[in-house]
Amino acid sequence: MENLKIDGARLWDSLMEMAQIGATEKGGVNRLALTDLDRKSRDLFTRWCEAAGCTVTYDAIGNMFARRPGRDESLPPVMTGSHLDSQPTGGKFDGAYGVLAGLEVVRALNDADVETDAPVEVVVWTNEEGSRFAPSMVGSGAYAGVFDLEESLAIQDRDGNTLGGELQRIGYKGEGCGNRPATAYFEAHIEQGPILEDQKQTIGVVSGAQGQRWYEITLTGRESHAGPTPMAVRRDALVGAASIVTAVNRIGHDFQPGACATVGMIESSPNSRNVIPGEVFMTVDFRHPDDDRLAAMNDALRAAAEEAAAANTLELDFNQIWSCPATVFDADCVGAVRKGAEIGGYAHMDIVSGAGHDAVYMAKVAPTGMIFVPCEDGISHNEIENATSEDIAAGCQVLLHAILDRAGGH
Ligand code: HGY
Ligand code: MN
Ligand code: MN
Repeated sequence: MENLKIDGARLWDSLMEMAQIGATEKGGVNRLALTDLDRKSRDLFTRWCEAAGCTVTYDAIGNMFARRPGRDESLPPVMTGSHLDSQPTGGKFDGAYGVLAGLEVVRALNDADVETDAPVEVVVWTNEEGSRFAPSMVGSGAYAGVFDLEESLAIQDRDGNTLGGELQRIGYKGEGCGNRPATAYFEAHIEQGPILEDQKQTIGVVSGAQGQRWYEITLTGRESHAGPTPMAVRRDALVGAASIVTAVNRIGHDFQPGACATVGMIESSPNSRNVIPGEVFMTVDFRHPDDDRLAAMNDALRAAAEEAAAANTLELDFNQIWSCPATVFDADCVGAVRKGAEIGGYAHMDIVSGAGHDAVYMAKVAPTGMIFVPCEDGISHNEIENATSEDIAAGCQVLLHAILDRAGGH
């Protein structure tokens, strides 16, 4: 089995074809969860998997499962996959790589006429990005029982569309969700940071992922005329928000090493140049490998928000909408990834994921491991996101070995 090879050119071609769905002028993709473009990507994935002899099903939150039968259908499947939804200015590889690497493993097993003991399933998780429907990783979270299914289906986007309604509209709402054993879950992904490239390593043997917390903050002051309203009596929501943006950045630096702190969204209303902003909505994304430090960052943020509201006579609505603790992956799965890198002869190093992935939630219900490959300049969540075909193929080759290690192959 160690001589079994994936077809890197076929994988690259599939990635480039998938990247045409939602392609942007700068070479990225805009394929938001449960839009018509998401549906198109799901349809293409289904066609490819059925052509590879898989049976494709989907569950009540639209997670898709392309199943390649095993010698013993009673064994829990070895699952692999990622997501097809993207950021609004996302890249070609974030998510799609893990999905299509899983498909390439199936294609390579078919070419070599290899039968695995356990079935193999390639998975597309719904709404991993959390960009349109917050929070992140909702499909895998519902599957793992972390999120309530009905509450997840009721999540609304900023235009009031519900996740469940959009899922129904694109025709991918199935039955049931989760509560299914798996022998193992592996996810291949670009690192989305600079470490592997800096260290000149081809494979990241991912030992786990850092913790995350997401917040939504609304500040309410008083709209009034930018001309006659004296500075001393203003209740300017944007001035309060600016203090919080500065505080978020300061907290990120104060909690080094390890902390990441970002204000990604800010909406000021009425957003008119000669009206003092009456209301501001903003988001905060905190990350840290240590949950206790993340909790302390939370306290610092809440204090800063209360101080900013008081100083500008604003009402404060402060909500932590999501918390995901730091995760450690299964030692045997991490070992299978490391062994796969050794078989392939790839330079490799252990690494903790800075980003969240569906593997974080699958780790709650199955032995889980991840494989990282470098991305150019460590850039992701950006249309210029790029990776080399050699690294993309290497990660898929390691995925093949890891899956065979857990599924048994003959
Ligand atoms: O935000 C994340 O870490 C992931 O890209 N959804
Ligand atoms: Mn991703
Ligand atoms: Mn992403």
